Amino acid sequence: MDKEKLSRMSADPAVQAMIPKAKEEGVETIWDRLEKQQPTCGFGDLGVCCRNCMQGPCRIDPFKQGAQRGVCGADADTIVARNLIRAIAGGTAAHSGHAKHLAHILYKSAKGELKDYPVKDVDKLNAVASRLGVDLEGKSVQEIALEVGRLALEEFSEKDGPNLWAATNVTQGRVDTYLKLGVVPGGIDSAISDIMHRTHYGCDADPINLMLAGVKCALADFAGCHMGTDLSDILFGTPQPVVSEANMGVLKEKAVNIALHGHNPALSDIIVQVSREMQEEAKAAGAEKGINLVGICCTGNEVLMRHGVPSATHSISQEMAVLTGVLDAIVVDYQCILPSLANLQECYHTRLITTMPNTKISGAEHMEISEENAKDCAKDIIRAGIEAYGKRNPNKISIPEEKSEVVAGFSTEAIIGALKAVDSEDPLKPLIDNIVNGNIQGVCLFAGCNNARVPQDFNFVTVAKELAKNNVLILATGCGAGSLARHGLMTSQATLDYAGDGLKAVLTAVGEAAGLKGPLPLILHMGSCVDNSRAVDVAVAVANKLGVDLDKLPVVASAPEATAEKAISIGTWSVAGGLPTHVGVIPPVMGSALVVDVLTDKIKGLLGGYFIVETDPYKAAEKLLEAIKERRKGLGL
Ligand code: NFS
Ligand code: SF4
Repeated sequence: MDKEKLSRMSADPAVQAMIPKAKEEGVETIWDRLEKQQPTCGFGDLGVCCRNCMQGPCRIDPFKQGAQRGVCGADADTIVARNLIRAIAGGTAAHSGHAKHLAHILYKSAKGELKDYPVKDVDKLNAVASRLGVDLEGKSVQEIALEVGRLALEEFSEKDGPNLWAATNVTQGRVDTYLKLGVVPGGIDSAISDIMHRTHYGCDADPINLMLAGVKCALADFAGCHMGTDLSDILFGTPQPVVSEANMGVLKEKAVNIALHGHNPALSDIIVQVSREMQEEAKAAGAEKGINLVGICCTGNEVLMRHGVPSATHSISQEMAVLTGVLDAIVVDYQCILPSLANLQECYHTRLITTMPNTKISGAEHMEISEENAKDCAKDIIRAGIEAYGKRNPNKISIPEEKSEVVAGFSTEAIIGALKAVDSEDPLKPLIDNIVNGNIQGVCLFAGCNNARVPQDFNFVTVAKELAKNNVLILATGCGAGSLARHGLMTSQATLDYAGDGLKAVLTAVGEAAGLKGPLPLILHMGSCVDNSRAVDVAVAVANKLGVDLDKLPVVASAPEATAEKAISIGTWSVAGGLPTHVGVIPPVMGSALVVDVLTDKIKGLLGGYFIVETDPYKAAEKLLEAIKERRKGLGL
């Protein structure tokens, strides 16, 4: 296959090495299916197709020659806005479903029903409880956990006041702005069902009103993400810096390789715990190196952050991990799992194991996790991987060598911890001083997926390098973090190679003070997609210390290869949080000039943040730098 075609699919050399193997072995990949989908439907691309009732589907002619209204009379603005906010509701349901699952676990564990889920981080539990207004005086860990679990569950259904997780994790200025616009969410599930209601046949037909409901639901998504992070930290520990590796070179020929894929650490963390006791079993089955757990997507990020489990790959290249011929099992929970993994089992020995009642895949085997016996379930699952090890086809084995070192584990607590090494009394001071003196021009959070329509990783790496050169401090989560890790940008060496002088000086000073014997990595890995909430915590702390609101800070966000509905929800709450937010793929909204104008411009007047849609990564970097400059000017810097 010619090199140019390969580089249009992925910028990751390990993936590039696997694609021709797929061709040779007659295996269909995500890129083959993308090709078969071309040309995509123009109506769908523009967001002007409505299927919300059985008189449709209705389509609006973007060239104004044909129909300008659906059968019911809905116009392009209404249809585009309705489709957009339904995507936000989808993303919110996923993030908050993950949080709700953890809330049930914490609650049941505090009641003494789940022996395998003790509270691991009592400090975090106390911090979260205090933030929620729980009186800690004289209460046991179990009592506090019970109260936090109960409060968390109460945040889902209809409630009177504002959602606690949304309202207590932003600045007062944000809360005031949200109150004024009427977008403070109550129950998370209520915000989702309100969107399903108002987008039903014959309801809301005011695009602005629809979009405001979208903002409200996106803030419910923020609440769900933050709760997901908080409860994972309480149950499994708050991440601290950890050194590991990323890319397919982490797979080992002489080990039982098991990939943990999906989003929720509820099962994967337990698998990590019990795998330590099962090394001998794997060796007895002939695997000299025992069990080698690797991560894919955000479950991978969760176990990387907390246990240093290496990441095999992310997002659109998940099939490639199977093509190595040495992956013995893929254990999935939910979200971002390609159903095509099941088809690969026809050609490879890899067992695809689903574990959650809401995510079964035809062709996969289902081993549902019972939380009452989580460790036993985890052992059975690992045993399935050990069994598969003996069934490898030696002719199909080919592991790409590529792997990069990655320093991960930068929770808010870890970042503050590192800064404390510089100023123990006032840890935020060194960060703020360096923003003020210009060593750090601003901060950018990279988030979101890879997208098969974009050469994998190319946008992430290009925008990140441009920003780093210009002294922007970079944080990353999700598959974005995975992408930047696989390209070696989460190392001290990357700081020396790519950071501008000011940024290099700061990362070096903090790294050395924190005892790392070198600079902090160029890009700080903050975790999975729900952990975007960690980045908000840092920004809120800085804003509160400066006495300004979030929309004044030189902080921006970028999802240069966004795919999932979850990315749309996060992008929207990032904008509602006051951040200029770049998206590197064209979302399906272009069919409404009004919706586009609101998202990229008018919304700025209401919330301070706005979307920057730019598919060219070099131009995107320029626009992000421009936005940072404007913010600095606003602060008189
Ligand atoms: Ni975020 Fe993480 Fe990845 Fe995208 Fe999917 S795994 S939650 S949605 S594809 S970044
Ligand atoms: Fe058509 Fe209106 Fe039905 Fe949508 S809701 S499919 S625009 S008639």
